[in-house]
Amino acid sequence: SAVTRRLDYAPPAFWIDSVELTFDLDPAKTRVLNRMRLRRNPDVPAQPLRLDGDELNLSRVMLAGQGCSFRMDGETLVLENLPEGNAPFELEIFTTCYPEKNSKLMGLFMSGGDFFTQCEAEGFRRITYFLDRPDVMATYTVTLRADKARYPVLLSNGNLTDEGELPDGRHFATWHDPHNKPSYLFALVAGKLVAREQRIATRSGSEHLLQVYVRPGDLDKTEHAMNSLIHSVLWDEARFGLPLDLERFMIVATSDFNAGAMENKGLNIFNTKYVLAKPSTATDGDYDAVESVIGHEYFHNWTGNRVTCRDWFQLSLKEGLTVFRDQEFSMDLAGTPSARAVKRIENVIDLRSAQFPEDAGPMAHPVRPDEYLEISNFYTTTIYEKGAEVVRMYQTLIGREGFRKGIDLYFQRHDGQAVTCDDFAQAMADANEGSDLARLLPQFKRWYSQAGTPVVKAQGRYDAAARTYTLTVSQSCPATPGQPRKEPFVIPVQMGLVGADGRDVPLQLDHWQQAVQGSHTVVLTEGETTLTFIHVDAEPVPSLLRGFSAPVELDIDLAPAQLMHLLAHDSDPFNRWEAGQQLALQTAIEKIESGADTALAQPLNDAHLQALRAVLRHPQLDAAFKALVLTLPDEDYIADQLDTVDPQRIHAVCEAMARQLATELRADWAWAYEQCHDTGAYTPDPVSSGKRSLAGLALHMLCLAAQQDGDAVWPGKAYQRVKDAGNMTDRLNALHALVYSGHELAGRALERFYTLFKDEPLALDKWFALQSHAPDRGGHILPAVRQLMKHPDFSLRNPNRARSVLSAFCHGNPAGFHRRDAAGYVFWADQVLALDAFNPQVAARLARAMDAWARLAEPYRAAARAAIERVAAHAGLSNDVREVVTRALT
Ligand code: B3K
Ligand code: ZN
Repeated sequence: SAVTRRLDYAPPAFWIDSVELTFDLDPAKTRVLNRMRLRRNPDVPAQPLRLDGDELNLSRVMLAGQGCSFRMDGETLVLENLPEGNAPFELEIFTTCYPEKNSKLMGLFMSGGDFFTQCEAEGFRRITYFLDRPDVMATYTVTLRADKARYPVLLSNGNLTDEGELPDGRHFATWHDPHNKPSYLFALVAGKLVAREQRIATRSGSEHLLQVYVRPGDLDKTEHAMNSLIHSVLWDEARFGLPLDLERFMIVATSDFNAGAMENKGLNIFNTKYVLAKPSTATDGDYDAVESVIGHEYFHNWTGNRVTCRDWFQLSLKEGLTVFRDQEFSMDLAGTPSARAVKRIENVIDLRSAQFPEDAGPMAHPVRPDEYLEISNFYTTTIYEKGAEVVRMYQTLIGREGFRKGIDLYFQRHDGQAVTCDDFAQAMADANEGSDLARLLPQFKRWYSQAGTPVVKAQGRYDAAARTYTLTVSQSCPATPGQPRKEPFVIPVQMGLVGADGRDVPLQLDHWQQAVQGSHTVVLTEGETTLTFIHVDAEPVPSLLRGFSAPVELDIDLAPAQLMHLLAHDSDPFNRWEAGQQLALQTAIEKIESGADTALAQPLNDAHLQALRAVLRHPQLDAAFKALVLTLPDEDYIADQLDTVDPQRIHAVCEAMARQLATELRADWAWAYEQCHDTGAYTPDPVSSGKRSLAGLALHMLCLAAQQDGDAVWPGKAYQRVKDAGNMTDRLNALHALVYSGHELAGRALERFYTLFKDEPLALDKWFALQSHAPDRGGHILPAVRQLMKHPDFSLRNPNRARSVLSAFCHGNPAGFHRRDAAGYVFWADQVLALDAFNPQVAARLARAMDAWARLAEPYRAAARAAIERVAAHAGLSNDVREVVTRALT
């Protein structure tokens, strides 16, 4: 298996118009009959038909009802003697596969005794021989046959057209999907499932049946999923004019799933983590995640399914756009400007702690990559989250209405097609003639072709005599693998100037007739740009990149007093939060680099603490926003700012900052807790979830402060809350406070929690994860993780459970993982190899925990390298893991 390159794309030599699939479902051996109508693609020179296959057993091939000759080229089925000319012909292929042995969870697999499929990107070839590529679209008719008692529910895409009894206690169902679709959107489900159902009428008057299928014990956890689905249907129609195009829309949950969910046409398959929620088992974060993933998969029905990708290099065409859409959906549902800002901040935190490091490491790739060894490795935060930022920049450049016009034109032109990122960009520009975007389109498209996070460097100078404020802004972008040099990007920088009174100064560039109030978006296109603002009466504080208007690193030398001014006054809530982050980041970096032990005592100065106290006590700010401002930048984001990374030093400084924040603001934390801790009957709305978030942070801080002086009151309250909290958010926050502060009650609290939730897999995942990413004190976490893996409820085979221990430790606990004795890396290598033997996708994700190894300080660096080399040298490595470790070592 070799590298696939974007520029090697060639259209298929054959089209498949229709597919009839018949499944005889049996866990040990499932028989699949695939009857296809194909025809030659007249635009391509005649060549043999090459059908993809993977771990299939071929029994028979028939051409137009007759046996026919074929040969195998590796796993590819090759047919050479096909009819000439362009007339359609019929091919029948009989194969078998072994669902219960399918540990990769790609293709047809078992979960909890039920059948599920996952076909994106290349799983359909594990079900039957096919042109398994997204630009080959067909209509599907699917018949499922199975034992009726064991598999009472039989589902596939589209509409149910027939069902009935068969001999020997078996039954069948036939489904027809009228929409042309690529094979990656095929799905089937068979098992003992129950559904929450809802009939809805949309604003255009059409009626639909919505169903959420789960295992029988889980029906009481489907209300939020159904509400989220209803909101999604209504929102897409209202905001983008995109209606539901199916009579029936189904969601099915499984507890064994590599990804979060899958947008199969009309039959979305979900990881239970993104469907099931009730107040006693799911946190506010879970409620939000269910809403956004349900939205995301539903929105794919248009952006992904109606218009799909020509090839997998275009993955961000559907993923970046659909993430953008789900982010907008969540913001629109959140409602108030403050709640929207909180969503935006949360998205940016994720982008910076995951995508920025990816773009700075060995796996860095453009939003539209140029090559891959294994496409599964490219379902990345760059394709998804950076891709969404690129889509957001279109909206910033052409406005909401212009963006809507672009979307309309995109569907007018491409509905039913498999297209490219270029097609999307062109539709956006053509619908907005005369706009900056249309003018700058070729340059704007560098966001698709150049990897790396651009750096925008800004410097301001006030001239009191001339009453001008001059900003010199330059951009650059670091080299990334295969791309030593970059051309300038189009970067929209939304900005304002904040006056001494805290208000925005009216903005007037020297060539403008008049001033504008508030923010203005400057579009950078050159390496360096100078902006001169006139009629500025006093020196302002620049507030750049408001709302995080571009996915860049802003490098601007603001003094602490200027940052505190923004923290106190900026009219843009994102930048208000950002000022607090930059203040903390400056301190953290200074203390990390000083290397002195004394730097760990009282790292935060009084003015900084005073500024944070003012936010915490602020009479108008929302609790959710306060919690974000009072949360210090995470260790990954800090590491990303440094040339040489000593994870232990970063951790020590972060802990010292947190301890000081806890003790010095103790009275304020107690006040905040009293204000927020009782939110009454549980609802997941932004106001009450914001209060829970601030109360949780306060309790954490109060337990941390208590650890300094042996106070027993707050740990006692936390323990009580673990016992009697009315919802999972408060309970988990209290448990977190005890475990993270290292209090002696933590052990008992963990036992309590376990006893309460031992039969709730998703809650148990939290219990495992909390212990795996708890702060390391004296190297105790790795042995604890090894112990957790011996727990009777642990299983490496279940992706959620494996991730709850291994990812929580290797990705989520830098100080526990990066040990001076290298034991964390040895453990990592062992687990990557163990996982790779049966589930390469989960293994490859874990392998990425070493992405940043080359920037580690010694002795970590050499030990990390040795561990990666050991994995790389292993015989029989999957393509998935091989690609990750090979890139890491290049
Ligand atoms: N499109 C799927 C991703 C499937 C992952 C394949 N390895 C989920 C999503 O982005 O909606
Ligand atoms: Zn998606």
